[in-house]
Amino acid sequence: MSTKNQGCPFAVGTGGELHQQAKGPEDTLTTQQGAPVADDQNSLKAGARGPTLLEDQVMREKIFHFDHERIPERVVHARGVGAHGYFENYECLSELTGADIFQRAGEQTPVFVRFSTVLGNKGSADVPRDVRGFAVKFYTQQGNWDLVGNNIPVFFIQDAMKFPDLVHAAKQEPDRGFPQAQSAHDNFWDFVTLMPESMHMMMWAMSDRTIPRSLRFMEGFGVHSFRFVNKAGESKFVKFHWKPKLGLQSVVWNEALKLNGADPDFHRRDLWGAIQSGDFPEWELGVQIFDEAFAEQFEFDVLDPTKLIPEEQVPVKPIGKMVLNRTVQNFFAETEQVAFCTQNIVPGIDHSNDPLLQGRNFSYLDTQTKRLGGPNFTHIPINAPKCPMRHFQQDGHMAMHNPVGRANYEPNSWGDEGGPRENPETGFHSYPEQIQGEKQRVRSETFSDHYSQGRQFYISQTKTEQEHMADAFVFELSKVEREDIRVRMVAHLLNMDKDLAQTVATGLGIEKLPPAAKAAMPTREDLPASDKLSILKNGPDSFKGRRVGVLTTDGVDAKLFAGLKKAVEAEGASLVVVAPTIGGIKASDGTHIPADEKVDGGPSVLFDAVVLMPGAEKKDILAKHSPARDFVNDAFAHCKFIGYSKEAMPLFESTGLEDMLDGGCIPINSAKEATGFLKGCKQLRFWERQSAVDKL
Ligand code: HDE
Repeated sequence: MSTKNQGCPFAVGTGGELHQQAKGPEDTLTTQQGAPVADDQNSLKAGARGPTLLEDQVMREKIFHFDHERIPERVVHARGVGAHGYFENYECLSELTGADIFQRAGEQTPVFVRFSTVLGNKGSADVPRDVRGFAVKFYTQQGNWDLVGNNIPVFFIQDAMKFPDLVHAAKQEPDRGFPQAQSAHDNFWDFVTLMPESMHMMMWAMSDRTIPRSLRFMEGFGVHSFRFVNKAGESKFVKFHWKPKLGLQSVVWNEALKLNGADPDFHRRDLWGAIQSGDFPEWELGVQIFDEAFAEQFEFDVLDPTKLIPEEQVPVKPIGKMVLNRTVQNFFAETEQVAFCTQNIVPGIDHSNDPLLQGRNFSYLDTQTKRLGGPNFTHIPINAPKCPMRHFQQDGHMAMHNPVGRANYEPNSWGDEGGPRENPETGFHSYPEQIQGEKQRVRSETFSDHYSQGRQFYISQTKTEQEHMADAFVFELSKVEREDIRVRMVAHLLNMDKDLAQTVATGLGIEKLPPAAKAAMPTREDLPASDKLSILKNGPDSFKGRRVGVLTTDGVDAKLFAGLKKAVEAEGASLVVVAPTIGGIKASDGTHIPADEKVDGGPSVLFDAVVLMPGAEKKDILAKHSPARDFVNDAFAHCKFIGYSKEAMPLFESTGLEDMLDGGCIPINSAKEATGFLKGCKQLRFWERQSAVDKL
């Protein structure tokens, strides 16, 4: 029994342990059965020193429940982060689709979004080189519609039959259990180089698309061709695109490597912070609409998920926007238990015959049943539709609602009490597509061009982006132990771009180029560059939503600091103070400036641009501090804009950069110059520097 301790909010037990006690019935701790608990610190024992009694139902219940807390993590996309929001429809689309969500301009529909990496386990870091999942659940008035997409518009494989092989090859190797969250290993490159259909996707995977700066700054794609079907039963194909309001932005690879150590939660923290601060992330939903006639004359098969349709050929029409305005209240209940299923479509939207999509339609329901423990995962609040549901499906593990009354079948003779009936008018009708053919286990010949769009993607990139791609190929393949696999990849690259193949070969130390890989179809050289495929050609020209890290010390010029803060905030960005201690600093006028990060906890990889603004008296202390020197070196190497006051010179000298300062290093000695610095930052990175850094 515990006794109250004078002057302490805790009672103290006989062993000196602390007991926090309830004020009344409202905050009394109970068991799951609702029985009040007297002591949550001690199990029931025979005598003070035990043994513990099996009879202790309170302790047993608590530990039993804890033992069962984990559910299987997702086979792929295990690491994710979710948020709530709404979709707002721009205009009535009844000519295109009968989908209820698209009928009324201005109408808002609740959504839940889960972003994810693909390869890493649940506890892995946020910024590996990896595809990102972009899954949206629309709670429409005619049922849940799940658009389960990625941040890349194409995929590695053409047939669902190969998905287990792809994922086995990409995740940790089975004997050793590593590498974690990385494609840079033999099994992955062995598999993809034996699957030429993956080559277009490999070009995307080695581009900066797979190292986004923020989930808020990346696109999303439904990937497959779907169908819109209108009330008259007419259908067109549709491809879905999400375009971020704040534009596209990625980090550089060396930055990603360091970010994963500095903040493994970089992306989820960023999303959480943006929503909590009211800077709600926003995307526009766009559609590419095309008909059978277009599909017939298009260079590739619209059912082939390794191909995209360039926006120059079929423009993306914006049809609405999605705003994420609420973080989850409980990560497990919402982000972990949300169950996306590609087969969740609603009247007015239909599947196409894309063989990957057809396979997914089986996989997702199956995996959710296993992961969430039975067929009633749709009863979990995050998965339950927000429109009425009426059906005769019943029972099973954890059934939360069952049909009431006598009728649990139909047809029945119970009249008005007989429960729901089918409705041919509003109900789901599959598009009555004409299908003919022999039953065959084959790949369509129309899927056999494996290289042309990979080439097109490469020539659509800026020079900076092309260099990043070459570096990525070299980095990943340098982790591959088998030389024949490395050479095989170079042989594939030769079918897409000879210069790229040569650069990668040189980077890998391959002296003699191999012959080009044997191609099922020759590469088309006539596909023009498509600007929309580049990140840098689609930059935001705005610094909104970005972060500036200010490295500073006691004695900083108070006026200058205030001017900088104002300029940063005027751009819709945020200023993060990095100081020698978390207690903050004293500015030149004696005011206290709180710190957000201590220098070694706030490396420059966490910021989009940095400012070096030490105080006059303490200007040398940073120059002697290795984390401060890393801060500057990395910012420079990652081509960031660096603003600096005159007191920062010792810091540049200590890093050996004083003679390399370029147009991306901007002096800030007045509020006006601070505004000029922010103007420069809109370019996001000073890529002109790239050739001066990081080259062997
Ligand atoms: Fe997935 N995928 N996938 N996938 N996928 C899963 O479902 C699968 C594919 C995607 O945040 C799994 O709930 C097959 C393409 C996302 O919860 C599983 C095939 C695209 C998410 C599964 C594909 C995706 C998943 C694992 C080839 C982009 C995370 C856990 C036929 C268009 C959703 C789960 C979330 C998750 C199967 C290919 C996107 C096993 C069989 C292509 C965003 O069902």
